[in-house]
Amino acid sequence: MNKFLRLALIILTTCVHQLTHAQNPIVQTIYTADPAPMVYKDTVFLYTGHDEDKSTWFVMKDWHAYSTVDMVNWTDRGSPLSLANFSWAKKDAWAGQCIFRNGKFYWYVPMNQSNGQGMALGVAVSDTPTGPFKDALGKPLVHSGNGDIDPSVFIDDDGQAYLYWGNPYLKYVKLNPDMVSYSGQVIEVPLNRDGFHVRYKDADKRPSAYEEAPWIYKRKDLYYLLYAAGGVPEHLAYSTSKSAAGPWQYRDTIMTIIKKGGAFTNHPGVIDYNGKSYFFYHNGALPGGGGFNRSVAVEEFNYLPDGSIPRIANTVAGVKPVKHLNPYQITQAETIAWQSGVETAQADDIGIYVTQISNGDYIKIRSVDLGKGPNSFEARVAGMSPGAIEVRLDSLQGRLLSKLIVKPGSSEGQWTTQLVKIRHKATGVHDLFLVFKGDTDQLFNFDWWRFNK
Ligand code: FUB
Repeated sequence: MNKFLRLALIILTTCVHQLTHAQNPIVQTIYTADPAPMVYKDTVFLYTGHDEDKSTWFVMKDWHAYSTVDMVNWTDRGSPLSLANFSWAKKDAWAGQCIFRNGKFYWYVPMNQSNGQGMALGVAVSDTPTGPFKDALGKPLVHSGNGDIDPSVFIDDDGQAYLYWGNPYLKYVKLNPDMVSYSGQVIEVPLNRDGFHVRYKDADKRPSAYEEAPWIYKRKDLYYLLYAAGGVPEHLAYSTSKSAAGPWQYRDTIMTIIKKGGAFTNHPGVIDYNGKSYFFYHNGALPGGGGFNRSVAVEEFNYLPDGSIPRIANTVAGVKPVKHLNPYQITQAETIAWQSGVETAQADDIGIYVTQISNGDYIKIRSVDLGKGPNSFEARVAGMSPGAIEVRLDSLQGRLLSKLIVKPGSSEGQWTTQLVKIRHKATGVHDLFLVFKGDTDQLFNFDWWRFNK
């Protein structure tokens, strides 16, 4: 981000946070869009698109991944997939979805082809949820027309996988068990009034309210198809069916148009995790945000007894933690509930780390269980200029547990582990604020931290 945007972001996010204890948007280091959450073992992985700063169109070059085990502290897992992974793609790294099958992760994504034939769907494969991913085919998996965007993938109980996608049409294919090929025809879903309602404006322009961004899954015996519905600005709606192949029955709006801090598009994603249901979407709520600078957010919801999805409000407060963080294990610096001013970067030797740290920037980590209390605080840092990390409890001005003076390394970027004693004993569960101090910009880089007993 440029300097002006960074400054605006610092001032605004600090004000917003202090007033409201914001948890949404989930990511504040970059603009993210088109959420695709996936539960794998005990972790939620969130795959997103990435709006470039100051975009005036959907300028998107890569996809990003985040993970959490508590729904509030999200770890930046970098960009495991980009246009550069697809030799046949030129631009438009738009909305995708990743799924696990038979020991591998398959990430379906739309891109604009370099041969001038428009959008097509590709598939990347990896042995781990955070990559490295590689193009599974070296060519598109599907190219059926000019609206091949927004793939959503689902594996039914009988093992049959379905890939849905499209704008303005809605299509699907049955994927083969290898997940990188399909059998049978590309089927176009009838976009009629019963299945997908009518547009709230410009009803003559499209046959139904369906716009784009399908998200398909099954719960109990019911198949759900969520999507962005129109006109524009979009709201989020859903239809249900007794089969993954339809026919679909329109149900209702889930999230209305976000009037304040919204984007003119939206994109749903749903998971169940730890006995709770979560609804992901995007808005334009970060400073500098809007239709082409979007941010992913999440809300908790409860299905109604008949399986209906209720109206879900977009909130700044977001969701509650589902467990506490253990601070006696190494926590990556890029595990963040909320932050102001910092960015993340990636290096071959240490992976993702926090950078662009200036005076007054901070990272908040929520619901940290100090137990009977730590004796020391330890951090792996690479000092550039003299600086410090203040370790505070519960707020930016909260109780100062300790202050780690970060000594610059003998050469720039030299990583060292530095340790400081705890000045004021603290016990129990708290939010932790790591507040950065120093006289210059780019004080140090920050890899991880932990408390010692
Ligand atoms: O993010 C680019 C495009 O905007 C997506 O593919 C659509 O769903 C809309 O969100």
